[in-house]
Amino acid sequence: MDDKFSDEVLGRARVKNNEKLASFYDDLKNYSTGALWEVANDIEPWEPAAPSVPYHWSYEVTRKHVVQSIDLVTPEEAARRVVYFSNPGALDKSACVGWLYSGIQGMKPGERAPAHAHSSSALRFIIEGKGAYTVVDHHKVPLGGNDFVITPNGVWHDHGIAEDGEISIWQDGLDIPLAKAMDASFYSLHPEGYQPIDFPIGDLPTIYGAPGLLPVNHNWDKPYSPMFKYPWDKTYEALKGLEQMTDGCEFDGIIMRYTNPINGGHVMSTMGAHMQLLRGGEHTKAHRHTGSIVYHVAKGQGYSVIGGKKFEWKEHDVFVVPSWVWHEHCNTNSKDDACLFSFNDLPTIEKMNFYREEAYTENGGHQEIVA
Ligand code: GTQ
Repeated sequence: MDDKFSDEVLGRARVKNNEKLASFYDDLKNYSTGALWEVANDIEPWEPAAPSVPYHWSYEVTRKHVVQSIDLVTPEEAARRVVYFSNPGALDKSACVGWLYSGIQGMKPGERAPAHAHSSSALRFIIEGKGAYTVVDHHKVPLGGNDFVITPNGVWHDHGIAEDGEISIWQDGLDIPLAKAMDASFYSLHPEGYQPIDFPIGDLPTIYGAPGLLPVNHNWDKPYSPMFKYPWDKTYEALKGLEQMTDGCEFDGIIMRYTNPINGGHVMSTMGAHMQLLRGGEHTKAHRHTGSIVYHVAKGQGYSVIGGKKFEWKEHDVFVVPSWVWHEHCNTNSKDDACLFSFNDLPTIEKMNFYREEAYTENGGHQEIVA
């Protein structure tokens, strides 16, 4: 082990066990207590030691399973037909990484999932299909490829596909493991089964989504963005514009954060999201930070080196970076850009004052690939 992290120093627990101590520990157990020095180094590591591991899921494989599930269960039976990502290091939490959940949901034309609300915040990144919509707080939101949609916590939501639509597939992201870990999880079903739609389609992006403009006397006072949908065409256009004007960030290329237009903050209280563009052939430098990240390849192909391991990716694959793990990205196509959508728990990390970031300085900023 790195000397820097040796526990054989004054200030760390280094009690050697003996018979007397062993019987003392046994006695403590009888009273539901324990000796701190027995667990101290484990519960207060020198630095974050995420149980989640870096991982990559191929869309080709997951898509096949989602399509299979369409014939196996109905939304009436399953409530939501989802194949979720189960990180091998966090199997007990149904987590994709850290305290974040994610899965791929599929629906066929004419299906509807019953309206519900829960303590967890949810977001969606749309992959494929036609005629899909979600209803969020009585606003109907049509879904298109690579659109980013939010369902903040406590808000009614249901999804469906028009009768004349096509099988539609999207990625869900929720902070379910976090809400559960905090013992703060509530779940309700809508009394009418499905929500009545009370607003014209597209009202919120029209009211709040004009560039640099907000209506005078608007009365949005909720702790989340009024932009329930961030459409792909506008997002890509913004990245292409920024690409003309800057060199971008050495760790993330041309990267933009989805924001609440009212205050420039994150889109929801517990989860945030970014879209980044890697220019043809771009290979970013490695860094690490606290907070867990789930990536979805919106466009292109390449690889990421995460904790020294190389993960190749292509369109609609998902991969994850656990907290405090080195990561760098490479677009392997020299002729076209690649775009990575990602969501994270950074709003939570920031509110807790847990954010830390570090650049990888050895080897020209690139990790050695060990596997
Ligand atoms: O749409 O609210 O994939 O509650 C898992 C749990 C989606 C949702 C999931 C959920 C949702």
